[in-house]
Amino acid sequence: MALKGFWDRLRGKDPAPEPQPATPPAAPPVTPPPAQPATPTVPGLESPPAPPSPPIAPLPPAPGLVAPFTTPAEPAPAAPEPHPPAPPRLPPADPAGALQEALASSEPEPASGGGWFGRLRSGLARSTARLTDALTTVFRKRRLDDAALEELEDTLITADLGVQAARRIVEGFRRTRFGKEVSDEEVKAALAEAIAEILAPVAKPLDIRREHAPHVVLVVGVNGTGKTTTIAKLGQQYRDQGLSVMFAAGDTFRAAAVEQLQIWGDRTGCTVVAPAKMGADAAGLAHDALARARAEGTDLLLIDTAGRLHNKSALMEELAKIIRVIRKLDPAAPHSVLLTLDATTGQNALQQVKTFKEMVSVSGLAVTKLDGSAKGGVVVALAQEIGLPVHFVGVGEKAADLRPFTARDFARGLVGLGPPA
Ligand SMILES: Nc1nc2c(ncn2[C@@H]2O[C@H](COP(=O)(O)OP(=O)(O)O)[C@@H](O)[C@H]2O)c(=O)[nH]1
Ligand SMILES: [Mg+2]
Repeated sequence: MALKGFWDRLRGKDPAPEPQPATPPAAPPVTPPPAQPATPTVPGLESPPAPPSPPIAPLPPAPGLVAPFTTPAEPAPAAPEPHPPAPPRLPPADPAGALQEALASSEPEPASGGGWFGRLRSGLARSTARLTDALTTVFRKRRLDDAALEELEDTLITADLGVQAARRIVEGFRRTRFGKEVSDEEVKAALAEAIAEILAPVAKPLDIRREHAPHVVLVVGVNGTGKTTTIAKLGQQYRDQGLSVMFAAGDTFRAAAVEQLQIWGDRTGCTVVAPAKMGADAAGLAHDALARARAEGTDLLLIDTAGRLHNKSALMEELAKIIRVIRKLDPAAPHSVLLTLDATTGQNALQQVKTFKEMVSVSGLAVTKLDGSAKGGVVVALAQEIGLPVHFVGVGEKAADLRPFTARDFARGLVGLGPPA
């Protein structure tokens, strides 16, 4: 630890491990949030336009870039690839060269199989089946009458899109297609469009700004929703983009959570600030982490938190204290409050958002475990009823399975269509 800390500090002073820049931390990588990027750019290699405070490029939806590693579920710390004794500069888990090569050679995604869209689609397979099996039986070349529309509405509600979104979509169908004969394929295509329209306003990248140095992201959510793994995945991805990243293991009561983050820190080359002993004050830890991140010029600080919802007032107090304390160092922190939601909980996710919004000012969502769920439709309900930005979706346990949320990809994946043209 001490040695690693030393090297990390070293690195903090000279944060230019990538082969490229002769000028050190210089420039924030900038690409405008590509809603549906056709050709993935190589963020981090572009020279930024002039100031003011350009956002860090959202994580590129490029396929298979990230070194294959799987989530260490809770502890199981049977030493996953012991981190090599830290060299003077921590190598990114995925060497920059390999990353750039992969980026450069990334083709538009095939309709299925590998690649991000393929993963998204196979991750959503269960949700898709739930939605489309019903559609296929309802709409075999059939006139769109009241009964058909009612069945469509029921199908959408059953698929977790929520009553409001279901009504909105069905009303759209009524306006444009009532009395017409439609096939299930036409319904799917129209449905994908209607869903994309609902999702588009919330599909916003996490806007990380290097000038915050560090940009502080407080990650909150119920236990088991994926806070720690989301932090780890983001750490890996932003490291691969050339950012320096620090984790604060703020879930101080769960030894496993701290350990889990340390393992991930070792793997990804992200600095981990862990409590000296279990049960240590999370706010104090967050404060120390921020102080250190500032001193080291770290770009991004991700703060893990506890998610003991059964003791809501204690949790609320803890989160409020973390925020209060870090604001003593940086009145603008946390710059983002990311709430993780487990898609397998379906409609319950909506309630969780409401609960957490009472506690902290949630700025955006990461919806995880879409692969383990037939409830991917809940993302549509969240968009329609909550309206908070959805920054990321998780469709698996690998780092590459957490991806920026894009409306059309998701909508088409959900109804089982190929990637957007
Ligand atoms: N299948 C799948 N599992 C996930 C995903 N995200 C997280 N998990 C798993 O969910 C479990 C709980 O995640 P964790 O990060 O520990 O949750 P936390 O308690 O909120 O920190 C772990 O076993 C993760 O590997 C995902 O997108 N897909
Ligand atoms: Mg955790």
